[in-house]
Amino acid sequence: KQLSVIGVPMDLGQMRRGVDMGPSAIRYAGMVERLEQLKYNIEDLGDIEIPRPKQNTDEKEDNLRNLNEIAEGSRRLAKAVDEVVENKRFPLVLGGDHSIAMGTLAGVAKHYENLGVIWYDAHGDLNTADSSPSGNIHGMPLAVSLGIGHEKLTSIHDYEPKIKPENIVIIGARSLDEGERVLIEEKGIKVYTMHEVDRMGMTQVVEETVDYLKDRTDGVHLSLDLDGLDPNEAPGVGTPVMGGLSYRESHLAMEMLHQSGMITSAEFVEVNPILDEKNKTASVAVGLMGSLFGESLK
Ligand code: DIR
Ligand code: MN
Ligand code: MN
Ligand code: MN
Repeated sequence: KQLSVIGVPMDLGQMRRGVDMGPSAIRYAGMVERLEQLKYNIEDLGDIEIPRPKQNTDEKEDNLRNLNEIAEGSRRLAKAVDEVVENKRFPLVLGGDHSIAMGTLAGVAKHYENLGVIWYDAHGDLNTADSSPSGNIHGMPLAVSLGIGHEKLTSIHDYEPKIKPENIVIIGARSLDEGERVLIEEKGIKVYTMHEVDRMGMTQVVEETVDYLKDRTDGVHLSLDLDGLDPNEAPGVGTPVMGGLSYRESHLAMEMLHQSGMITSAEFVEVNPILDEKNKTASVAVGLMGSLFGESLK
C-alpha cells in the first residue's frame, strides 16, 4: 500500500500554543519507521505552510478566531490531500488542531459519492459561530463539513457540503455543547458516547459502526482527536476531558477498523508536545497508527 503523510502545523483553531508542533512530535515518536515495518511505501510530503495571523489572536471576528488564516491553511491542505487521493495513495494527515479536518475532508470527499466519517473525539466539533461557547474553530469542523457555518469555511475547495449527516459516526463523546446536541438530534447523527462504550464495550461499538457504514459509504475517513482518549493516557492535548477511552480500547478499535478494510484516509490531531509528558501522546498516536495499518502479534 502507498501512503502519503502530510503535516499541518496549525494552532489557530484553539487557545493553547504548541499544538502546531504536533506533526514533529509524531514523526519524532517513530511514525515512519513503524509504518515501514508494515511494508508500506511511505512518502512524507512535509508540512503545509500555515499563515501567521496579523491581528492579536485574542480578537475574534464574528466569534470565529483566526477565520481568514484558518480558511487559507485549509484550502492549501485540501489541495494537497486532493492530489494524494488523485494519485491513488492513502492520505495520512498529522495535526495540528482539529480545525484542519475541514481541509482534509474537503480534499478527500471530492473523490467519493458517500464518504463515511468516524469522528473519534471527546467532543462533537459540531459548533457554529452562533452556538460556540469559545469562538474556537477547532470545535466546528464537523458542522462546517456538513455545510453548516461561515461561508468562508463551508466553501473551502469550492464545493459543499462535503459529507452527509447519515454517513457520520461519533465515538467517545463526553463533552457536547447545547447547540451540538440540537444538531445531532435534528440531523440524526449516530453517536456512541462514553455511556454507550461503557455499556456495550468497544467491540460492539466498532462492529455496529462498521455494519452501519459499510452499505451506505464508498470510503471512510477516520478523524482521530487524541482527546478522545483518557487524559491519563494522552495528556498532551489542549482540551482534556476526564473519563475517556483507554489506550487498550482505542488499540482494539484501530485493529478492528484495519480488519474491516474500509478506512481510506485518516488524520491524527490535537497532539500538543508542550502539554505532554515525554512525548507520550505522540507515542500513543503512533501506536494507534500501527494498529490501524495492520500491526499484529501473529
Ligand atoms: C468546545 C471544545 N466544544 C468548543 N471543543 C473541542 O470550544 O467548541 N473540540 N475541544 O475538540
Ligand atoms: Mn476534535
Ligand atoms: Mn476533542
Ligand atoms: Mn495489537
